[in-house]
Amino acid sequence: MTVSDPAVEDVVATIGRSATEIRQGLIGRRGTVDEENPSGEIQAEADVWADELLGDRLSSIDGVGQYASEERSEIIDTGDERVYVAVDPLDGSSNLKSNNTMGTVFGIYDEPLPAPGSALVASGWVLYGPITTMACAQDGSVTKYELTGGERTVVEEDVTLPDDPLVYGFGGRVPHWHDDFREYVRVIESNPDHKLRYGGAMIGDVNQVLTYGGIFAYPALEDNPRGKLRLQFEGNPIAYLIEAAGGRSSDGSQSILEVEPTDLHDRVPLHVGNAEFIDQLEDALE
Ligand code: FBP
Repeated sequence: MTVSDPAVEDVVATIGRSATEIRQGLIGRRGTVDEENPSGEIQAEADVWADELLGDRLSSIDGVGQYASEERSEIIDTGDERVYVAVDPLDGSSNLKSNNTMGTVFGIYDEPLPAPGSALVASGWVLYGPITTMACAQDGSVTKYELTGGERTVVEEDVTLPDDPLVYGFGGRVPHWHDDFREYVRVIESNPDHKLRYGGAMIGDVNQVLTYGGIFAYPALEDNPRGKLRLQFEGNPIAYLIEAAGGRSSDGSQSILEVEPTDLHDRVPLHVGNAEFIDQLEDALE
């Protein structure tokens, strides 16, 4: 299967067309359901609803062999064998309560799941901000779109991270950070050229890194050695896009895309941004 497989574009186009409906569907679905996702997190009504909508639509596309989601333990297997789709239907759904930004993250792999990020052929995200936008990486380059009423309009091609990094955002509770990570953060924070941007939804924070340059991390924690974010649904797609935009990713010692999965819902310590920041981070965590 080559990256020019029409199934890749069909998946991206379907997610783009669904974005306005998902955004509208958040209204009235801000509560929680009495269920947990496979990562043991209480699900929002909107998590379940967006997952069902995307699961139905994406698994029906010709060429899509699997649909997997952060919100469901089982993979939808269609018997097709061309592309394999992993989705975080609503990243940052804890932001629903406070009406802050959220997103939909997707990764399109050419191997059955769970798969390493090196098997990605496309990835991206939809950002539900003041306006709805998409960033998508394919063939080594990143394109930004605006999404309105089911239409997808290119607003920028060959997107790359700015050379001069500006923003930083680090997740997890500070007392739970490892000492070497905490020391690294102090160095970043002490530079007056940098400023804090942390909004509680990875997609909003990573989109700021893509726009302004900088670093986002949700690191390994003393009480959670693999951090919080999921490799298949968050780490790989984000790493693939940021690396396509000229940045770097790391689990602390290697590109996220080289991490071999053992389970569909594996977590991974996630650090993405300008290459020099990630190089410095890996030196600090050695
Ligand atoms: P999900 O909503 O998909 O579970 O995303 C997890 C997430 O909300 C990320 O978007 C965000 O970076 C992180 O958790 C925030 O975690 P915390 O609430 O610990 O700061």
